[in-house]
Amino acid sequence: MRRLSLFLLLAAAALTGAAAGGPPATTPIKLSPTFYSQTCPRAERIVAEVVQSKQMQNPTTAAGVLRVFFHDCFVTGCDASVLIAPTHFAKSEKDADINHSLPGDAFDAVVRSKLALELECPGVVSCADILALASGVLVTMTGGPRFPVPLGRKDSLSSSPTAPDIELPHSNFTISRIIELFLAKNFTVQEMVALSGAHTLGFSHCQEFASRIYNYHDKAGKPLPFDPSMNPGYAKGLQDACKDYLKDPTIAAFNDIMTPGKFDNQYYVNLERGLGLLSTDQDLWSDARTKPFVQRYAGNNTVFFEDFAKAMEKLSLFGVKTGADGEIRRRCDAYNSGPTGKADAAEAA
Ligand code: HEM
Ligand SMILES: *[C@@H]1O[C@H](CO)[C@@H](O)[C@H](O)[C@H]1NC(C)=O
Ligand SMILES: *[C@@H]1O[C@H](CO)[C@@H](O)[C@H](O)[C@H]1NC(C)=O
Ligand SMILES: *[C@@H]1O[C@H](CO)[C@@H](O)[C@H](O)[C@H]1NC(C)=O
Ligand SMILES: CC(=O)N[C@H]1CO[C@H](CO)[C@@H](O)[C@@H]1O
Repeated sequence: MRRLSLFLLLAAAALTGAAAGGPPATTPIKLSPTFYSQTCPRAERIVAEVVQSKQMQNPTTAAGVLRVFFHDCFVTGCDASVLIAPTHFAKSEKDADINHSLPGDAFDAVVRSKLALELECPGVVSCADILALASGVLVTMTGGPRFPVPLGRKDSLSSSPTAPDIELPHSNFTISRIIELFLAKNFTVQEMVALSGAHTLGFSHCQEFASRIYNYHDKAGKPLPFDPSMNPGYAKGLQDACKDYLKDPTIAAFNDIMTPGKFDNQYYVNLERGLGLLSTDQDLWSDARTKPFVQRYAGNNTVFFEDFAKAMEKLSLFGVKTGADGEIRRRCDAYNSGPTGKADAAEAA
């Protein structure tokens, strides 16, 4: 066991150029799509095969993986911190309120990819890279654009149970607050609108939009049957679909009611017709700062794909860890040093 970790350490040092003769460990290495071409040439192919077969068995996988990837990247960078399982000793990002609905299929897709990769080239491919690769494959597989996925991310040495609730946007935020949150991470308004196009896939649970369809009050406090920015037929359909959601919190609705499983620009077309599911979706249409981009993407799928691809590549590079800032986990849900990891040991004590 000890020997193995020593070997992994040396391998990591060689990869990051920290070995004698290379640049110092503090020099950030550049990520590259060919990062594993010597050490695990089939890495991309293996992840693609595993997640494609998972997606065929369970078509909700793509949306799940994409959302988990966003959550990973926005909370302390794309470093697989979201994948750490909470243990008896230490809580993790998965304990955050906002994580409660993160889909198990997405985690399963990563776990299966990791198992296959460990057989082929043990200790080489990071979980953060697997999540990034899987997101790229699944966006393309559901009809979306291809985008380059630079590789060489390390996996985090910590995972905070409180960070997700601070770092991630909520369905009840105003557009101003969402813009602020993205700007603080160096994403423009346009990039935020483009990335929101991910809501062309997947579901939201009724509680995320219940305040729009039940007991709605406008800004002046006047009760209305539903949020007037909604298409009335759509609002009534949702009222009916969600009527038992308090008893059964698993009831959910498609984010894109027209083409729910297809990655396309229909999400933006829907917003123009009052068919946005979350208030944060619909507000992109009503807010003057974001509306021009909604119109741009609704009017031209090619333009949406180009901008989404660029924004995803940028997202995939956000806050990545290289060199000694991270490790290559042997299992995606646990640190190599044991259940609590380095940084969480104190927290857990
Ligand atoms: C702009 C601010 C955003 C807000 C407020 C937001 C909020 C939400 C909420 C509340 C849900 C429903 C969760 C549930 O009920 O289970 C959801 C689902 C989803 N979000 Fe977002 N999100 C945002 C941006 C993004 C971005 C940037 C991405 C990816 C690039 C993304 C990808 C997804 C996907 C794919 C789903 C569906 C998940 C599934 O079906 O399992 N979201 N989002
Ligand atoms: C938004 O929702 C969160 C979580 O459900 C809640 O804690 C918070 O108070 C809400 N914020 C606003 C502004 O309504
Ligand atoms: C912020 O984003 C711009 C445009 O994508 C990029 O050129 C720049 O390097 C980013 N700055 C930081 C500090 O990440
Ligand atoms: C959509 O945008 C692309 C890329 O900018 C452009 O080549 C194409 O002509 C546009 N299509 C329409 C229908 O405007
Ligand atoms: C996917 C996942 O790990 N979800 C977890 C979110 O948090 C709840 C409560 O801690 C867990 O029960 C879920 O398994």
